[in-house]
Amino acid sequence: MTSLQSARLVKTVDRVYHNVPFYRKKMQELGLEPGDIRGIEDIEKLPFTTKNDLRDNYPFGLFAAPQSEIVRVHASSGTTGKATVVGYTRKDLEVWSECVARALTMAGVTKDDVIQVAYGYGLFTGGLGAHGGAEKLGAVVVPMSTGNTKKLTTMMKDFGVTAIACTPSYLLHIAETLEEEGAIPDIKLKAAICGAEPWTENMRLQIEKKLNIHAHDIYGLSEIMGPGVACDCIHHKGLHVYEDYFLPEVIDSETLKAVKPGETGELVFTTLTKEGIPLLRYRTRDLTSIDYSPCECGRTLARISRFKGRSDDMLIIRGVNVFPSQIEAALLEMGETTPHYMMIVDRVNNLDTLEVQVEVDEKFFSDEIKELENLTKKIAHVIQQAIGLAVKVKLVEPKSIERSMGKAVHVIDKRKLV
Ligand code: DLL
Repeated sequence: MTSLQSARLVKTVDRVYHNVPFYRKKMQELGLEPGDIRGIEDIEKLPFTTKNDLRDNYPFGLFAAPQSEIVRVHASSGTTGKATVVGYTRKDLEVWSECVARALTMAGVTKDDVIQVAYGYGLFTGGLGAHGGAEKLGAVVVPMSTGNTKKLTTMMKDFGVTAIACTPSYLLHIAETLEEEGAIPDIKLKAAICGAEPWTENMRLQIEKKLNIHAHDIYGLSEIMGPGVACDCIHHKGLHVYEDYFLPEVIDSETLKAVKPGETGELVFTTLTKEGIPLLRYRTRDLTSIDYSPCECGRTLARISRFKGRSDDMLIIRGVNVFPSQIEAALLEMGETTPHYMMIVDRVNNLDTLEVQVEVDEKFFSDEIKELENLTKKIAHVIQQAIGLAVKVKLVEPKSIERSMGKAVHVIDKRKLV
């Protein structure tokens, strides 16, 4: 494995140095030439990459392949207005499908299964990513996307669906709908691969019990590829990282030095074969620990522990990545509001809800009720445009949102991960 990773790392460094001005400049600033990187033992010499670097080079500035070789783009939220855009060559898509197919195999899915993909299809990597892997495996793919639970449960029964890929909170919602319909005895579901948001071992067990299935944890992020960077096997003792494609490091977010195996730190990835947008030492902000010991399942791939949170303020609401700063930027752009706002995130019937309370000038409260309603609608629209999620907006009087003495608090997250 190490020699394969080293050979691939050398190639990747060469590729980005010669094709991506951003990396060439960064390496030159560090006095590095591609020849200085001879293997993974040299990884710490290389510069880090952050989400902001992708944003600053929006949209295609970090691409390492000519546009004629890019066959797909996906995008996720940036820290402010601009999205983070990633591009895939045909080979990148093949590798992606291969990784997701491996993850599905870990969950016991085979070509004889019927799988509903109920992640969102579109710019989000969940839908098309899971879809590609399931097709590669040869299973029958039902591309549901999200949104119509009734149709999903009907098809689950009628098509004899045996596997599902969706967020864990959505699967709990589906389970409850099936319970209400009294349909649990009629379904043939046996496996689920869930990810895209944090969940606990308890929630996994609850899903397994409710539906009498095996539920697996799949991890990924669009910058590195999408779903299928890591997945847990039947022993559920951490997620196996596909180390032949992605080189993991776990670092201390302050010192930026590697922590010891088993210690919690920030997960960092270097892509080893990507052509469209290869990234060196991408700081995921996801907090985890790594275990290099072989697993009971026989796989020797390193395992990362279930995620312990993030080192930034990104929230995941209904699978969508949301930064408070996006809302702030949208409000400031509007002009009629102050940047004093509070996001209240909750989970009702296993579906996330978001209310944004916004302070507005006193005069709006003395104006006609119509004015207030119009402003509420306008703010809801502007925020929805900015974050891609429908929100409930509540206008509040000046100074009613508590001011903080230290770091401003913009989020109250009432979701309890069971
Ligand atoms: O969420 C890709 C994905 C789709 C993964 C479907 C799994 C299933 P992004 O939208 O770029 O990509 O969001 C990536 O989501 O940095 C984590 O913070 C979080 N995340 C993803 N999977 C998990 C998981 C997709 N299994 C961000 N557990 C990541 C906890 C997860 N957090």
